[in-house]
Amino acid sequence: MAVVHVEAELERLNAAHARPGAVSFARHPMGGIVSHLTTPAASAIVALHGAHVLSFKPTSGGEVLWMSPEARIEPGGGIRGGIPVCWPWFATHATDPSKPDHGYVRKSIWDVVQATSEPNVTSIELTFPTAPQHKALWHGDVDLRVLVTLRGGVLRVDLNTRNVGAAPLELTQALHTYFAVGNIANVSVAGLSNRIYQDKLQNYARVAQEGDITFTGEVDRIYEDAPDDVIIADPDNARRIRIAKEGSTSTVVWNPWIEKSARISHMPPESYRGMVCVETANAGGDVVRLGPSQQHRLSTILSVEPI
Ligand code: TA6
Repeated sequence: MAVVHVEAELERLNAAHARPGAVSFARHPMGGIVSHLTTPAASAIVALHGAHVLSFKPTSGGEVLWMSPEARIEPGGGIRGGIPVCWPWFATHATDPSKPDHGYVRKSIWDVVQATSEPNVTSIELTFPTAPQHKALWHGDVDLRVLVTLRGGVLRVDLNTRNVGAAPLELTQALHTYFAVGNIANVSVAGLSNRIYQDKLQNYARVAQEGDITFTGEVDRIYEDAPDDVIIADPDNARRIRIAKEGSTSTVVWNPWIEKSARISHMPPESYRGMVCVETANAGGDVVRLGPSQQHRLSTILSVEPI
């Protein structure tokens, strides 16, 4: 978007949707336009590109989301960090690997529907503007929305798909959240013990989880039949991060470690030590099926507790 257009767009967005002391729009150093959301207890930054939450920061603590120092907001590109919106398929397309991994909506600019501000509750809703090139990737007719809500010190992201066409739809999806941790070697993830996971590193062999998840190498797992809250213990930051969810029975846990970090974009060599992904998903066998007029809401709810 040319500079003059950005300025005009910023002026339009702030005139239409800014809420004093709660919602404003600005350029972001990584590129593109973002909305800044605040409550007395926390702040968040949401990029129009991908309806992508870039930052969630409780007033009393540090940044909760990890963002690669090499991350960029570029037309047609993904953002390495924050909360990528993976839709209408998770990971590699099931039958056509030439289609973009994790679908296409994370790589386009979304439209702002509305922003709200009440005492201690601030939100922004965005909608995906389907274009002809998207219809070539997926046949569905949907009303697709992301609602980001700060309620006090809690961040909630809702991804709502409504089937507005006549054909039944099937989709997989994820809110692919990157969490900032002090040192992955000291991190454990609780809440998935005794669940079965598909292990991407063992050709999706199904394995039973015993106890908390710890990290001594690459981890890339889809936990099945897992509606549970998950808690990341991050001792180096003296905190626990709780990931509650709705509309999901699968959770993805991922750390690329050394070798995979070298094979993916915007992932500096040592950066795997400061991050872990715990993704609220409908992935693997957890497929969403929507008849005409039916809708599904996938929600992730993030909060931080001191250790
Ligand atoms: O959710 C885990 C995963 O599927 C990994 O296998 C890795 O590919 C990661 O997503 C990141 O994918 P991206 O397309 O954003 O590089």
